[in-house]
Amino acid sequence: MKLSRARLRALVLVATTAVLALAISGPASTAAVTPTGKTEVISIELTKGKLKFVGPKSVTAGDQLEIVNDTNPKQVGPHTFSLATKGSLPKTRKAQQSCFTPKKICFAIAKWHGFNPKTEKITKNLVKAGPAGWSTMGNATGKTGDSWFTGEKKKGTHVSQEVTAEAGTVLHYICAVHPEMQGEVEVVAPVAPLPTPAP
Ligand SMILES: [Cu+2]
Repeated sequence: MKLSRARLRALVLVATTAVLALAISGPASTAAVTPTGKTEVISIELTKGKLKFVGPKSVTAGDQLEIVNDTNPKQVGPHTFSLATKGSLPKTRKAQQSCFTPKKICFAIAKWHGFNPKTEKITKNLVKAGPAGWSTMGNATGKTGDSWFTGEKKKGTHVSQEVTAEAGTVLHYICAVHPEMQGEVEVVAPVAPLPTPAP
């Protein structure tokens, strides 16, 4: 079965009202990394007619990573910020156009969000996979990744979680609604604190 982009938008619109309350949750307390107290932001922007993620090249393990939707969903539709393995990302225009078919990553992401083809609803705005926090890249063949659906009512929705992926990991991400929107961020190790000088 083919799932068109327009159809996905329609069904998520139905689901959004019901699940919006689930979107925001507190920071995880079980993370294995030490919080840095710093917040980094990846924003979703519309610039010169192009939708894109704008974010840092790297973040430190233990940073808060906040995703902000700076676009108007009524103009450009909703987005997802979905961690997915590099190999699962559609590179060519053609691959991007068929991303919403079974066994492809956009379709898989819809399923992570609880998409049910029969009811045409999703049940989760924030999908938490693996360890708490931004940690886990999913793929198109059964592995769920961390993912956030922006909702489609208003501009400015956001979510923040700690980066818990191991230092050295490059986190790849994609928007399942606009598969040409892709990006990556490297997770780096925290700088060791300087030893306290002896008196
Ligand atoms: Cu998008």
